Amino acid sequence: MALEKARICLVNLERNCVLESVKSALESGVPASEIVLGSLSKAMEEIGRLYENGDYFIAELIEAASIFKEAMKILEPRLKEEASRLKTTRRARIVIGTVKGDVHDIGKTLVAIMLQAAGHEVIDLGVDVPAEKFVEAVEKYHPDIVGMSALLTTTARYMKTVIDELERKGLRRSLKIIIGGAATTSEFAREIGADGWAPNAIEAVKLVDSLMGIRDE
Ligand code: B1M
Repeated sequence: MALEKARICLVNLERNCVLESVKSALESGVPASEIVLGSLSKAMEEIGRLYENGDYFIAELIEAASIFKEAMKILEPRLKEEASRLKTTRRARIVIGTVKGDVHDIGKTLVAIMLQAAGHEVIDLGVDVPAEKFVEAVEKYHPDIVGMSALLTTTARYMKTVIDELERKGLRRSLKIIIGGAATTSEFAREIGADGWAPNAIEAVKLVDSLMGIRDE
């Protein structure tokens, strides 16, 4: 009930209603991950459709993102608790960022939070990250994994540029590359030579664990 209410309120950009519904869903024992993935993320998809149809404009997208981020402040401690149960025996070091030309950061940050809570070390390069910055980070931190996020069809192609650049510098072989974001698919991941793709933050944690050879018991 509270889940559905949170979704509808976010679509209607009713901030207080979203925050209250999120609190009440948590109080009634709904997992934070279900609130984020099952309710708030669905609302964002609907908001995207409203934008596409010309019913919402950029101002509404900005407001929706701001409400989502405020809700995340309430949800983050519980999300971390939940993700810490996805136990990790082999800690990965992961460099993550939203690729050049793209400023969408909500999904990427959510993935980073969950990975960290699951016990991995995350270096978050932020948004609008050019290939050179990924290369620099790989040279500096020697991560096990590089994660890229893209929400725009136009910026998703840039992931290939990053992979090519890492290859050109001789850094690709020691690395696993994972990608995600609304503009990507598992086929696309294969096509550009990434090692894995995840549809959401929980699957991203599982993907990292499987790439690191960790099994869930
Ligand atoms: Co923009 N936007 N936006 N936007 N925006 C989309 C993505 C869009 C699909 C809306 C639409 O038209 N239906 C559309 C892209 C169309 C396309 O290219 N196919 C779009 C557009 C067009 C644009 C602009 C170009 C609009 C304009 O200016 N004319 C512009 C681009 C700016 C830029 O980046 N250069 C723009 C701007 C913005 C805002 C800044 C206003 C705002 C973002 C604010 C912010 O992030 N701080 C915004 C928003 C909010 C959206 C929608 C509505 C919501 C995105 C979101 O936060 N979702 C979005 C609609 C949609 O996605 N359907 C849309 C919630 C979030 C939890 O989900 O990010 O998908 P998501 O992350 C998920 C998974 O994808 C996955 O796990 C996450 C958590 O479960 N995942 C990974 C993500 N990264 C991963 C990485 C991994 C693994 C999994 O491994 C490394």
